[in-house]
Amino acid sequence: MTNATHPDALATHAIPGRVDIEQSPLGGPVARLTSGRFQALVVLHGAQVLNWTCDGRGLLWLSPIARIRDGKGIRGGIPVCWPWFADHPTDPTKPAHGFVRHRAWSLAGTRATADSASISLATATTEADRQLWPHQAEVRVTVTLGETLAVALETRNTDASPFPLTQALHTYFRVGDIGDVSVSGLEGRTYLDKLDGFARKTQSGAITVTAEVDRIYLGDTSSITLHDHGSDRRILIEGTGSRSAVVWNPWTAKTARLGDMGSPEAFRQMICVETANAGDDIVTLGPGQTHTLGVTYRLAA
Ligand code: TA6
Repeated sequence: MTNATHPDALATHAIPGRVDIEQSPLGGPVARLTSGRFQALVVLHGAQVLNWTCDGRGLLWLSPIARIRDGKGIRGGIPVCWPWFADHPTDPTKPAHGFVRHRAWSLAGTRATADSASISLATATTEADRQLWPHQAEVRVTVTLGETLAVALETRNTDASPFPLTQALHTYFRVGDIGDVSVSGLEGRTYLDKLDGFARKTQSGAITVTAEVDRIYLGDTSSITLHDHGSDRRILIEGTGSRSAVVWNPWTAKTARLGDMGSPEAFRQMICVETANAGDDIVTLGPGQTHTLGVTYRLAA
């Protein structure tokens, strides 16, 4: 089946009650995945997961003023940062977090089993992209919803030479209040502190947030737990294909600068824990090679 972007073609991928294709209130097509108590919304724009719910309770944070606009990212959910993470390494005029989150991807496939529902979205670099990134690649995001939410970001080098790749699944988690949150699993890890000139520091104990935090943790970052003490729940975060993870909360000043968080205090209901290839963790992909950055989220009471 060809990759679909047109609504009629999208409809052919629907699996009623498991993968329903709808029109998102943010504008643009959205797939609603359903599996038991869980649902997930995935828009074609940026191949972005917008929400993940259990018994109707939202587990991801999405700005109340989020919109789908061509050439722009969506604030919240799981933005796909590719083919570079954060600022471009040499050209600050290029868009932060790359360019594939700013456009519609095509629907490559859907699948439902007794235990899960999944969707695959695809995009590829274009001639126009070469001014931003002088390489050729195909990219696929597969979202699988069951008792867990799994996201896989696969890159295939379709060029004749190797290229460097940094990337992230830039996940915004909803929390009761940032003051009642901690992140464990990164104790003792080295991190680059973006707020202190990327100084190398060591994490002591669990991470708590009482001001802006913007850190790239390095090394074994494959097993992280987000503790939302206020909501009495934990989210277990298992990464693959990754040796780095980012923890970010904008706090008050950056929230004001961003301007699309929805309210000055919005930062109190979110924290980003991002599974990445960032900082020292750069992937070099040879011609014809593929790399998959993956993450699985499990809700634990
Ligand atoms: O991952 C953290 C970060 O790099 C922060 O520095 C902040 O810029 C955040 O990403 C959001 O970036 P965006 O381009 O989506 O506003």
